[in-house]
Amino acid sequence: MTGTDTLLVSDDGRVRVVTISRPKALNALNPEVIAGLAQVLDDTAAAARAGEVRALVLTGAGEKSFVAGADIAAMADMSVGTAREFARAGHGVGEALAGLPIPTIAAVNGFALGGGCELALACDFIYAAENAKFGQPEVKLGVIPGFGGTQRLARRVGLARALELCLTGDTIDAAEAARIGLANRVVPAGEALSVALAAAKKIADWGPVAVAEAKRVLHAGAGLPLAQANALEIEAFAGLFDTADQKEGMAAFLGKRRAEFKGA
Ligand code: CO8
Repeated sequence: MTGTDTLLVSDDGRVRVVTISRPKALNALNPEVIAGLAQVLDDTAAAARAGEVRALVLTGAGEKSFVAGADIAAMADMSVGTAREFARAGHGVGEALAGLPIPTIAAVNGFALGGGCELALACDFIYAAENAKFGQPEVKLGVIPGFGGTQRLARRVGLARALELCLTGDTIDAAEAARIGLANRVVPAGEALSVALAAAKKIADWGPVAVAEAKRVLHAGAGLPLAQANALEIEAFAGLFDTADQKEGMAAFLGKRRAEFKGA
């Protein structure tokens, strides 16, 4: 286990688990945590390129909270300039998660509010424990989401639902989050991390180049007109026929054996 006082990093086989750990503040995100996340994601990108890490799971310490938002005490006296820098740094973390060539899964235990909901949304998908609570309560503090809640959330659940969450500040439970497509799955309390780890380990067995390409094309295509997005898919699909993993994957199927992917 490595990391800082507030961020724990451990590798379980080829899956990296990053745990935000500020239990006294329900794992709220202060500038130190955001800077730590940026550093960890930078290191993870290098480890992914080296083939050492094939999936990342992000979670919060303890069962009560994933992340209860940005740290309100740290934000209370921010100037416009400092707040802009803080939001930019947060968005940098979101972009780094999306840009990793490996899947990222949020294991949401308890509160995922404000910046916590936004951090989960920046992952490729979310598994929510039964006790998870999602919301964008920023309007109650006189601000708005600053880490993707007005944009990434709308793309995930649709404009009207994102408007409802951002304008009412209401909190929704795990079942409702799954119903509207914010969480992919609800799992028993205490099992979000183990279920996310199992999914991450499964993905880590598949061809890493194909997994990276699937993620890249899905993310890149989401903001494009359909014809352009389909063209991206065609090129990525064809390009994979120049990899050893494609030859191995198809030969293994035809030979009725398990594929041994090398990531090349
Ligand atoms: N920031 C700082 N401290 C917090 C936060 C937070 N977001 N949430 C909880 N804490 C602290 C509490 O102050 C309390 O500390 P202490 O024990 O010293 O008084 C401790 O955690 C435990 O919290 P509670 O006693 O309040 O626990 P409850 O079980 O009664 O309530 C709640 C839990 C409902 C989660 C409640 O704590 C709460 O409402 N928290 C605030 C939630 C919130 O408003 N989040 C949004 C923050 S704004 C935001 O995220 C903007 C993001 C945009 C920029 C991001 C850029 C990176």
